[in-house]
Amino acid sequence: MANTEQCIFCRIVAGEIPAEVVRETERTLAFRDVAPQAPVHVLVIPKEHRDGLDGLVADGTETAGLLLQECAAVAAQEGVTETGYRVVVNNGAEAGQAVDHCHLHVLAGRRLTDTLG
Ligand code: IU
Repeated sequence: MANTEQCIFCRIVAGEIPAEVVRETERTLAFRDVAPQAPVHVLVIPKEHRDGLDGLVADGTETAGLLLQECAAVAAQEGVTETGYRVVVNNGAEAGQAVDHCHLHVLAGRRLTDTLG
């Protein structure tokens, strides 16, 4: 478990670092990525720190389900449900996870032609 005082996403949740929040629920936060890879690039995170997907699902499926529900809600709010969107989770260093606070990327607004790695 990371030190949540140092965790940048925990600090965003705490309001210590600004972020462009697009949705918030009791247990989740969705905010725009600072380095967007697509016209719509939103990160959806659990407010409670978990290092990655493994830590998240170790608690059971409830929060994981809420996060997926929020990804779909972000897509609807951004108006990309019909055109399509991609949800990506990088888990671990070799998968490209740079921030050790579990997050789901919601990407849309351009044709996402890349393959899965
Ligand atoms: P990754 O899956 O851990 O590689 O994604 C981390 C993302 O977090 C990446 O797209 C960054 O641009 C993004 N990000 C951010 O939105 N705000 C921040 O303060 C930091 C990273 I640090």
